[in-house]
Amino acid sequence: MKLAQVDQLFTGFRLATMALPGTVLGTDLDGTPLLSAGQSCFGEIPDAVIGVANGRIAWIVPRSMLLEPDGQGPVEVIDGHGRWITPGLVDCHTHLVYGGNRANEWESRLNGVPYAEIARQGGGILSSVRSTRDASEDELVRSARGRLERLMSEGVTTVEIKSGYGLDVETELKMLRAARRLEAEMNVRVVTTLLAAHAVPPEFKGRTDDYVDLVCKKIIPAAKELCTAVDAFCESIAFDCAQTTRVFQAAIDEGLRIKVHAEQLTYTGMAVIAAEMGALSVDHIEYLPDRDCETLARCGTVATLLPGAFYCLRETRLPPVAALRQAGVPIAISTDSNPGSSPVVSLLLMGNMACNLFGLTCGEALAGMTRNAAMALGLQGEVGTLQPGCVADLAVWNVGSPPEILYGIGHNPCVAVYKNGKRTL
Ligand code: DI6
Ligand code: FE
Repeated sequence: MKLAQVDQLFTGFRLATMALPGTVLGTDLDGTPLLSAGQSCFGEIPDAVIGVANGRIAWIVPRSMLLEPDGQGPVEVIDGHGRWITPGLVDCHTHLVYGGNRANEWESRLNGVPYAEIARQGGGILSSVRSTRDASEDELVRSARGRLERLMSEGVTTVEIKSGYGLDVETELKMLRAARRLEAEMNVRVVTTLLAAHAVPPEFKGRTDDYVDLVCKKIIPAAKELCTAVDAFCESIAFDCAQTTRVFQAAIDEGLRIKVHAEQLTYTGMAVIAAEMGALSVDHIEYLPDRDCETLARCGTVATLLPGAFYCLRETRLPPVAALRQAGVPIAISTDSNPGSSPVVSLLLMGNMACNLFGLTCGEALAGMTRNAAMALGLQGEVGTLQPGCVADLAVWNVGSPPEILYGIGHNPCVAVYKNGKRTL
């Protein structure tokens, strides 16, 4: 038996691979399987060694199968001293880049003014649009950097960042460039999404269809090199199904993926339309009826749940977790980090809330922040699991068992992070 040559060995760790049962985790050079993920929801492997070559996982094998290295080159050995290791966390839905904040609006909401009412009065998203248009690209990078550092301190190695507070060509591009710069300047993978169809900008008030034309004909073509997907807010206070569908068709025509904010405050039916159009994910979905879950499953669309927005808006309607589970829809969990409905910079807290508020198991919540979040970005097999071929994005935890990662509130057990095999925290 011979193993492919590697330049790093992670040994002495307890692994939560988060790989689906049956996933082959390691083979010898002839392709003979040496280890597969078992039935545990965490894909646990008690005593295995991860071989990494050029920043990617080459194989994972039981320690007993490890042979002496061939002496073909230097191998760095990293000893976990019994600590738990998981894939680097994936935050698959954020609005991290924006100008200003909305603490004042929060105060109004505490005094009883509803979120939708604030939006109708020109506050809400449009208030962040004003401050984002006013901010320089450097200012946007600087403020987002602080929030991103908080996420990364908890083991996040991949983050999606949306535009959507520009609502004109120039500012949407400025936001996407700021997001791309965060990847260039920090040790994190950034996936960018165009959310020009977030709200109707003031200059198009009462002319929503004209704005949708601008999004389809100008903003999407101008932004297509700076993003991989297009998102839209389909809601009674934003875009209807026909308008959202137009935006998505324009995105697909440009070769971009689609995803949608849907069924958050009311039911529109957009989640299933988006799924049928090939959406990566449908997000929020508190008002999704059970009967729609089958379609999501059939289309391979991820359901992204956002407990931060649920909590901050004091929503009482729960997403249809039992029906999603029953239909076999992959569930992702994310911060929705944004200045209005979810000023959250802790993905671990979201995992805790997904369990305590939405009734997910710890295994489901952790899969939602790793494997399924990767799928929501079209990055399955690249990030989000410990398996051959994935980048060696790893988070190390000072815990006795995987549930303890999500158990504490305001407690961060992440003690080390590796990005492409290089220690970054
Ligand atoms: N739903 C959300 O949760 C965010 N956008 C959206 O369509 C909220 C954005 C904000 O309030 O600024
Ligand atoms: Fe959002």
